[in-house]
Amino acid sequence: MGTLAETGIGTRASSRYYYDRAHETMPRERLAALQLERLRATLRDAYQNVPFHRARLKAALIAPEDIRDLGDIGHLPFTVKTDLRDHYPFGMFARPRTGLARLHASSGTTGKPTVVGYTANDLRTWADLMARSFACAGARPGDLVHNAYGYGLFTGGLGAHYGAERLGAAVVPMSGGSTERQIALIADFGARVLCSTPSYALAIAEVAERQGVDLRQGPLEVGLFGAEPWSEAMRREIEARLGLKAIDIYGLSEIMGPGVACECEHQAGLHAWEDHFLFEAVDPETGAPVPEGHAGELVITTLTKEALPLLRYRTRDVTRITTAPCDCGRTHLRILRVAGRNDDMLIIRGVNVYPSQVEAVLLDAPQIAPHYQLVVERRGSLDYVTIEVEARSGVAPDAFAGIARNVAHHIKSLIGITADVVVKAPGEIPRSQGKAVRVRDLRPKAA
Ligand code: DLL
Repeated sequence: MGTLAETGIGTRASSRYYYDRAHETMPRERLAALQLERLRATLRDAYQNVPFHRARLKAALIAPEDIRDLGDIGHLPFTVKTDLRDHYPFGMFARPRTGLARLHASSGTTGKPTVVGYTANDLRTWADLMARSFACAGARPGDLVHNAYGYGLFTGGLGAHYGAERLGAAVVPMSGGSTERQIALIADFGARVLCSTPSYALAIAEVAERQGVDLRQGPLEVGLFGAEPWSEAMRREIEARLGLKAIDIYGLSEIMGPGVACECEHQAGLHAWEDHFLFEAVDPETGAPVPEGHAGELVITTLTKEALPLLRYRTRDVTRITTAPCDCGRTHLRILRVAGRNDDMLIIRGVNVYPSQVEAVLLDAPQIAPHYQLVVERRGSLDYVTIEVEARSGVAPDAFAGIARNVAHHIKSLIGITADVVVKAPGEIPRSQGKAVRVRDLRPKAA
């Protein structure tokens, strides 16, 4: 971070600014009391208004009033993504259609999309939590926010949009795509804050460099990047190429959208907004809680959602939780960087691998550009992975084979898997405008 400190970036952010000081710095005992009160209200609401939850709670012999302290949450049944699909489109909603103010949906690769709904109050809460996240990341009222998250059914675009407005910033509602135009507008309008997926931020940096536009010389200072896993190495790369502080922001549509958790200026884990959500980390196999600091699947219960309350929702995202105090003064627990989803985890001859682990190794190789895909195939009964990477511009093609051998060696020694590495020419790996596709799984699908 030396260079950022030298340029003065982050100095505004370090002047302890909160969007909602009372809630963000609430002592943890009071936070827990607030959570319990809100959990009980959510349970009553879900029990009364969602037949699915009522049936599940009855089957578990639990009445809402049985929940006496937060530890009792462990008695509640989990909710999973297929529950939402099975009740497509509105079957899990606790409010009638006429009481809704907005719908979003996530596409999903197979079958029906997952539909989520919001009341007007839910939208207010979401805008507040996004405004809180923006402020936590270092954005301020009066800033110009260039929003390159996709607008539409995806929650990224509108979520960031209303949050930035709520903070008192002005928004450039650009959405994804038209990268040349994005760069012209970032440069001409002078945005201080950029919102996009981390992979798209890199695509913007790359095209800007090609056009001879040096965005590092402009007013960009803060990036809120999320919606997909990314590594520390990728963070360093984005910070160096765009000249900003890259902040990790997390969320999922089922729970709300972006703004469920966000890093502060210390970039040491994402503050998860506990006054509105209850967070647990569980063993994905057994469902039992894992001790603080251990990797587990993140499970989230909504505490204030009206349209779509969710009880113990299994996110499939693997992370670690810490309640250790943070220098920023916020008391809310932190989730450490989400390494990836259970679903994205590859098991290559018994070794568990997340694409973000491979990414970290690739980005340490100076001749490799930060664009890659993992291609998984089955030959006979064994799975093989080919890592397609791209050479940085200027690297001679006759060096590709040597680079590939070198990368394969590092992957083997650092991650423990044997992989073929193919080095491609600059520009040959497809660029994303939203969430990057990191894995091409060519294995036959189970029937
Ligand atoms: O991706 C919401 C969002 C928009 C978050 C913009 C941040 C910024 P979904 O499309 O429902 O919602 O996808 C949610 O994306 O369960 C994670 O697997 C992944 N994800 C989101 N943020 C991060 C992150 C939005 N910071 C799914 N790091 C989640 C790693 C993330 N993975």
